[in-house]
Amino acid sequence: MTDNEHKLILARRRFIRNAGTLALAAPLISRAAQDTGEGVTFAGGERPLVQFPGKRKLILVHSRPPHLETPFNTFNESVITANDAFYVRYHLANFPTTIDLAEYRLNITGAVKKPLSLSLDELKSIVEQVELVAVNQCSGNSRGYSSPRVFGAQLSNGAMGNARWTGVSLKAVLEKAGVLSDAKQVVFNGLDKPVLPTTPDFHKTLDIEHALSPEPMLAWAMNGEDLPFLNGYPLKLIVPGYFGTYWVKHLSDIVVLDHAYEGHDAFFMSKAYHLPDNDCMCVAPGTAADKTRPISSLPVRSFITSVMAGDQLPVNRSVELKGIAFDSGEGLKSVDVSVDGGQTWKATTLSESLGRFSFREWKLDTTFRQKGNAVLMVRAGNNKGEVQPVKADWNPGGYRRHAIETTPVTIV
Ligand SMILES: Nc1nc2c(c(=O)[nH]1)N[C@H]1C(S)=C(S)[C@@H](COP(=O)(O)O)O[C@H]1N2
Ligand SMILES: [Mo]
Repeated sequence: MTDNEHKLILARRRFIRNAGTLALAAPLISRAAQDTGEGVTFAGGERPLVQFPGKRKLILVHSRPPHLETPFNTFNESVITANDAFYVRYHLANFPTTIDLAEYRLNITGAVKKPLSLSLDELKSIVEQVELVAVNQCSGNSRGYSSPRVFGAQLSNGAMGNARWTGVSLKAVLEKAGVLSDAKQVVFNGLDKPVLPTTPDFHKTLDIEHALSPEPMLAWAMNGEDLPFLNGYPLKLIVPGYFGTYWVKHLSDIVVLDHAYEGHDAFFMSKAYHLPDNDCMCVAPGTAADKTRPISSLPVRSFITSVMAGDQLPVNRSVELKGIAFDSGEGLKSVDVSVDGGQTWKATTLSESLGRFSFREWKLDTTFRQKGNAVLMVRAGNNKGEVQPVKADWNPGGYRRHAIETTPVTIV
């Protein structure tokens, strides 16, 4: 399809960022060049690049609501993902396009001694500011590689990113409201809404022990700047080590419950984002689990970022291979690379850690001694003894992929 055909097919639209406003106007959709480089053909065919406000060109997954994937070569630029390159995911078509900070409030209600309704400035001054680097990865990241195929957005590996978050500790804010002793769960809601009453709202819950643990944060800044509008301006829940589905954007309501959350709007906890309730969180392809549970923490993963599938590398010359690894915060133990399709492995050198929830860079100098095809692989293990498997487990949602990735290259 040519650029012009794309322009005919796609409605002309553009978003302009103006403080807390996203205004819709004309399209900046162009054809994806080779830049996704994942070496896979998705059932949906070639995916165009699109430009939304505050963003560079990203891979279009859906436009309504915006669902954008980060082109994989971005991860070779830095272990911190740039704000304008960070992926975007929404579920509900009625997402905010303008948020006035004068009107904005974060409400904390329910099983608390003192309900709070805070402006962003009030939130910033109510408790001490904290900062943390953490990976936000969508549960469906890499779903497009599920075999056999599964329903859902056919994502490559770009539905993840790593940023420095600035905000306040959720625990500290909940303590200001005074959580009652019978509290069981905490519900989080953002400003986006369903279009139809039959569609559940996007609500997520954390058990009270998790909500009162040191890690979860309410963040207003990402890499030293206001949150990009599409990543949840003006406030976002950060749940370090947990999948991005818990990281509620445009956060407006926190409700403490003395019981487990249920009902229509509990859908995104009770039904969606579930995994088989067994040790591997997997089932035989094509089957369903008898019992499921909500997805939770990130498995250990690693990627080569300096080389894309299909690249040519020189023979008899030192080549620096580079990439990233991360887990749920247990800490990486080793990252090994194979250049012979998994027959032999070499330990890589890990760069300085930006914190246990961050991407960590690894490097390895290697010299290919033979021309022809080679298969590169990277495998990470963590302090809990988890190691990436050779073969991917299967689950009906295509969630939580973490198998060893292979990168075929040609040595010339
Ligand atoms: N308000 C709101 N928050 C949300 C969602 C949503 O649909 N609405 N989607 C969640 C999911 S499933 C993901 S993967 C992350 C994506 O975060 P990002 O768009 O900032 O990259 O946001 C989460 N927070
Ligand atoms: Mo997600």
